[in-house]
Amino acid sequence: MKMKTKVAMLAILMMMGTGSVFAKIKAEKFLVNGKCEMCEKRIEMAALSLEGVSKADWNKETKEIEVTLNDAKTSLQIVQEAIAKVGHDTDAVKATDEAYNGLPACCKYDRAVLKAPMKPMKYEHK
Ligand SMILES: [Cu+2]
Repeated sequence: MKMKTKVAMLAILMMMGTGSVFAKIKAEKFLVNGKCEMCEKRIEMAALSLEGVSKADWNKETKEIEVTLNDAKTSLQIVQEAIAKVGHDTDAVKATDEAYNGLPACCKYDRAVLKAPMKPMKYEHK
């Protein structure tokens, strides 16, 4: 590839990056309580079902979810409410007992865990 083409591509990529700042695309992280792969699907689907959420990735080890959202269309609060609605406590919004009790037995996570302040999350890239 010619140097000029590379520079042009880099410029385009940088412009796209700046563009998303104006479109208010934000990456956010918060805690969601859950247990297994089924929880992972449920949590991620709840977030992804919202308009404005383009990415949701929950980690069952750290209980941390990473979401990419468009601030013009949704908010962190809305995402957390949607996740709580399917039965999973988040650090800001708790699920109702009904929602929690509706979870399959294998997904009944320990609700006490998120009440205690958790250790600062360390992200370990494998
Ligand atoms: Cu589960």
